[in-house]
Amino acid sequence: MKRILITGGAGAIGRNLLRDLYALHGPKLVVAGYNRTPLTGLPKDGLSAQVDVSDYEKLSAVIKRYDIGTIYHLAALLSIAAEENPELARRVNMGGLENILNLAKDHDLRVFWPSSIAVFGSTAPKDGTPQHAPLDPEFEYGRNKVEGERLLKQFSDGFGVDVRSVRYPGLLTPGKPGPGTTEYAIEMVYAAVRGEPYASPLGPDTVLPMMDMRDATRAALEVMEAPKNRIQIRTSYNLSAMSFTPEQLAAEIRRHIPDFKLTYKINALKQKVADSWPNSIDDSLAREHWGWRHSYGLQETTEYMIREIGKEISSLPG
Ligand code: AKB
Repeated sequence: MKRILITGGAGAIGRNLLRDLYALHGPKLVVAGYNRTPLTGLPKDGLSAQVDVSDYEKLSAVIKRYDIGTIYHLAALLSIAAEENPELARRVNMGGLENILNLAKDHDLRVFWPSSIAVFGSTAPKDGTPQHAPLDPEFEYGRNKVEGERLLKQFSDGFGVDVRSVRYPGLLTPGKPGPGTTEYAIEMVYAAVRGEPYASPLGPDTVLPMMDMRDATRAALEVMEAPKNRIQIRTSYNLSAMSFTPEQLAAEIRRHIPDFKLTYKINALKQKVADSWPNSIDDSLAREHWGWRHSYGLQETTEYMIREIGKEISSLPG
């Protein structure tokens, strides 16, 4: 059996997907790719490779050396990082994807690539945003994702590359939150578990679509496992689980940590980005085409995050 490569293995999706793939295939069939952020917690006999996805030759060498057949291409800059460094974002988010797709075409690789709710801008309906709503994002990260989706379709229709994709909402998982917009929710739970107040960068009524990372990695595996004829959308599938505001998350946290305090210190950029994104997503086509179902809502996810972050904090030295 050919091996599986994950790019962005040190990121939030990467860490979690690696764990799932080790459980499914064992460490010998999975190669954890990383670039600047070193990998932690790899199994003793786990394989890893340093790959800058914008370097075609290096990527190509890794694919040949490890006999790769499938790539989960996760390396990317999130929304706020992309806004702060648009040139780097284009190189990594679009250039990296183009390299991966060209390699997939030449080496017959299967590819998973995550898009995002960031593909939608203010011209899309805010509530229950449908699959085929207009894609007019106002910020760099969203523009990268729209361009990425066009590339997927081009390589799929034009060259028969089997590339599959979902539009992730904000993903909730223990672990250091990245420089995104929805990541405030993870920061809030960390603050609460540490017994600290949290100053939300988004206003009390800002609703955003979110998902438990356990659902998100399962979606990646399921869309990749689905029979080819079930994948009828070759850009990216809308995906949905829950939506909430900072106030609603704080109320859920207080069921476990009653004296948690939420204040507000609005970050103008994050607020503008959040205001341009949907409140909720219609993912009926993913449900219909390949049987997508989410398992976790706000209550289960908050409880899980509090428990796991509590364990993480109490295991820290000092
Ligand atoms: C971000 O906020 O940048 C990401 C996303 C929704 O794609 N979490």
